[in-house]
Order: sequence, then C-alpha cells, then structure tokens
Amino acid sequence: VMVFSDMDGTLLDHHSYDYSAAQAALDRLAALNIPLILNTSKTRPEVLAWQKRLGLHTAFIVENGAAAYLPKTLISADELAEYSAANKGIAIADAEDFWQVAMSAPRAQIIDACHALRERGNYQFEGFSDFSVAQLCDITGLAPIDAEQAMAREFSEPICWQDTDARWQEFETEIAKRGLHALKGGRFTHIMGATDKGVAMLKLAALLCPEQSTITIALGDSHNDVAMLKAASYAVVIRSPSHPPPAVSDPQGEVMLSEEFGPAGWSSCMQYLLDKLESDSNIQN
Ligand code: 2M8
Ligand code: MG
Ligand code: MG
Repeated sequence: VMVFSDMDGTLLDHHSYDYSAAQAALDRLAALNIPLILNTSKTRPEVLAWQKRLGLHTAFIVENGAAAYLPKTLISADELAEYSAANKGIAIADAEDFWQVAMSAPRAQIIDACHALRERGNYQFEGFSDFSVAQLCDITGLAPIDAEQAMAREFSEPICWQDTDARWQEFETEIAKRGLHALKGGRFTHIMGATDKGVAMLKLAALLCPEQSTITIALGDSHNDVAMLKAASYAVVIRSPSHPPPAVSDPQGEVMLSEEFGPAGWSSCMQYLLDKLESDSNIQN
C-alpha cells in the first residue's frame, strides 16, 4: 500500500495550513510502515520543510507532477539509469540526499512562453514571476519565509487569470501548441509541462515497486488532483471550504468524498480505508 496525498486544502487546512486534525491517522500510517508520498503543487524547498515538520523520510512529488524526489537510500543510481533509459522524457539529476526525476520542461521555458503570449495578445494575468514576496503573502496567507520557498520554483508558473473566459480558452489553446497545459489549484492556475500528479504517481509507484501491483490511496481537493484521483485504487476527494469538490469521471478504483473539510476529512477517510484494508487482510497490524 502506498498513500499519495495533496497538501494544501487536503492534508493542510486551506486557510491556516494546520494538519493537527490528521495526526492520529498520520501516526497509524507510520506504525503500519505505509509510505506517505506528498504529491503537491509545492516546490522542493517547501516540501523539504514540511517533511521535517511531519517527520517524513519518503519520496515526494513537487509542482503538480513535474518532478519526483527519491531518497538515495531507497534506490541506486544504476536502477534509476536503467529506468530513465527505458522511459523517454525523464531526466535524472543529483539533488543532495535525493535523486531528482524530472518529467517536465524547466520553468524558464514556461515563463518565456507565457510572457511572449502576454505581450503579443495583451492577456491580463499575473504570475509568481511578477509578484513580490509581500504580495504572495497577502494572497496565500503564507509567512514570508514560506512564500520565498513557494517562489523557488523549478518547473511551473502559477498565475492569477484576470481576463475573460473566452480569452482564457484562447490562451489555453496557445499554450497547448507549445506543449504546455494548465491545472487549477486551490488559489492559482498552474502553467506547466506535459505532466500531472497522476502521471507522476504511476511513475513513482512503478519505480519503487516494480514487480508487485501496489494498492494506491490518493487524496486531493482540487482540479489539479483529478488525474491522481482517477488513477488510484482508492480515491478520496477532500471537501474544500472554498470551492465545490472536483468531479472524478472514469476512475480506475473506488472514489469517496469526505464529510469534513481538509485534514479532518483526510483523517476520517484514512482511518476508514485502513480499517477496510486491515479487514480485507491487505495490511497487517
Ligand atoms: C500554490 O499551490 C496551491 C495548491 O492548490 C494553489 O494553487 O492554491 C503553490 O504556489 C504552492 O507552492 C504554495 O505553497 C501554495 C500556498 O497556498 O499555493
Ligand atoms: Mg489542494
Ligand atoms: Mg496541491
């Protein structure tokens, strides 16, 4: 069993970024040795800071599926080299205690494309590359040090669209011609390469458990989580105080919707699924 979880609005409260309501379920996962893989819009420095707070030592996925980071203790350079040779569009790099497995174009390329389009078409939007740290703190409620980490992006550009819906359709068509697409998070629209949280989840599961078919549990609250929710054995849609739950059509597995918002919903659904997996003898206590 592997758990893949979104952070903002899912494991973390949408407004306060607090996760204490999920603590009991987090402890149970740890006691069962079930890896919790954070699969988030957040950047590498943000996730590293959260891994510390949460006491996690697992692999993780950043920027909506743009890259996975695998602890070097988990997989050898040779195994990874073999994997990347067999899988096109994947680049392996050394990132201190981790291997970086990149599945996306670099951010500079994405920003260049967005800004060239903005100049040409006079589209009204602002993105992280236009914001100051103070502005991002205002929009997100993050502390300055956390906002700085959120701005240290490697593979994507979150924007606030300020133009009409019709102009958005136009913009989306233009970025698609450049191999890019957009995913909506809780607050921002993330412009990124040809990947998503679902693609990254499946690649990471295949890398870490190549032989057996793993049971995957995925939890998320927004549009950018749908691909991951669709691909999981058990999908948990977490209710949000700020937007309606996203639709998960044609799921591979079972889908449930939490009663409560954010971490409280995360906790109840996780306890329910662990009870179920235990009684089906998929996990042993
Ligand atoms: C952004 O991500 C959230 C996720 O749903 C959003 O789009 O609202 C990212 O910039 C992330 O790096 C940051 O931590 C988060 C803060 O709310 O916002
Ligand atoms: Mg979210
Ligand atoms: Mg997210």
